[in-house]
Amino acid sequence: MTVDVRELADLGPGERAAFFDRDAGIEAVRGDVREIVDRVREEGDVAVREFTSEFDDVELGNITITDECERAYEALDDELLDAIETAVANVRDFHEAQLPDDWRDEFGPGRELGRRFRPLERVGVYVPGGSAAYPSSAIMGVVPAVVAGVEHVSVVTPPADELNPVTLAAIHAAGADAVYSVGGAQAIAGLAYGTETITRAQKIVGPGNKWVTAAKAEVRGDVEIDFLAGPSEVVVVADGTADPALVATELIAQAEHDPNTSVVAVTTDEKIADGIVTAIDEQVDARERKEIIQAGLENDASGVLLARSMSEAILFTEAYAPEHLSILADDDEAILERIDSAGSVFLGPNTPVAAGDYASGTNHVLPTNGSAHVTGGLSVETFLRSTTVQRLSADGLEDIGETITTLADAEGLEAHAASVRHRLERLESDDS
Ligand code: HSO
Ligand code: ZN
Repeated sequence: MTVDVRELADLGPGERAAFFDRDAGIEAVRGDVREIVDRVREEGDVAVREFTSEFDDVELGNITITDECERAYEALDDELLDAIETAVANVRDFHEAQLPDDWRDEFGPGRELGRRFRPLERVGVYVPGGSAAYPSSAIMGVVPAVVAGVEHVSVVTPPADELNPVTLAAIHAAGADAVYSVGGAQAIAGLAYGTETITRAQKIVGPGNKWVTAAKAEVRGDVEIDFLAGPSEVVVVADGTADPALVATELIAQAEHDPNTSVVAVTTDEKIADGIVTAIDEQVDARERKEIIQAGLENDASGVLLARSMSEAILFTEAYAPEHLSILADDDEAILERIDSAGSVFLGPNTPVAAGDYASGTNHVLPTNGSAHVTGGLSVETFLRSTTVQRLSADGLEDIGETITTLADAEGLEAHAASVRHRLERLESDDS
């Protein structure tokens, strides 16, 4: 048996903490990553080529592979092309709906205030390679940037003797402007500081392995980043009406990403809990990536938990702040109402997490390790900056003039007060 049912109330402090202390596991590689970042920053393409030879065992010809992506797109078979185009269109539609309008309003007599939004100019998207290829992550990173209106979207993706044609085609379909065959910390450093070939980005987004994530932590400050994404996570909240087989499919699906994934089912019903454990055992053997799945299921931060009440299950879920939250319960909306912290929520038996991973339109680059307590996933806003705008009429300035001068005087900033008084006096003399 891969997992046992544990009662939430019986977890010891260490067991409980294991669920909440997930991290991206980057500390062990921070030192090595710092050296890589420094060398790329100083030496540019030469260092990028050297590290690629050392870590990826690839002697790079051209670093830029933008045209290869277009060719891969043109050569792709119809079925895959259709799937990519459908996913791109759905992700585009959902992200277009997020585009904020510039606005101005009158907040008091003659006091007009507003906000406007402008895209970043240059962003970099990391598209992972490795044991599973991630064309879907290319779509999730690039499309929101394109929708936001970013002028230059670069993509970096790890090199290989044989690059994955589906990933290359997806990068092209998503609308990237430049694509570089570089992965790992050297790719993040290339984007952060620019090289002879790689365009320097203002912001770097996208998930990667621990070297990529450690490099994002390293360059943060010199360049904006989205967040430090760790291994995938899912919490399934299930009541007595849930189908245990569906719960099991969700845990198993996210567990296949990485041996360090954290997958949790929390239910109020003992029979359902036992059913989930049985269903996991029945399903795992048939899965191609069963070794990775087993490892994920056996993590300290994974398990099937029995709660004494839905309130207890909800409190646990809120404290956990999962990247993905699936709710399989009769009154799922009432449960959702009581949870504030989750990256992306999937309601009802017909809504697998895989829908959001690939094709419904929501973004799959989401906060992990509890950062859903403070942030959401990639969106159009990730690629926008905002500016406030104001215009005061004479009445508007007269209305708040004294408030400003009183506060400025209190701060000892007499010239601030004078900038207001000067105008008020001018207005008075205009009146007389
Ligand atoms: N569940 C992953 C995204 C993904 N799933 C990519 C399949 N491909 C992190 O949200
Ligand atoms: Zn996934």
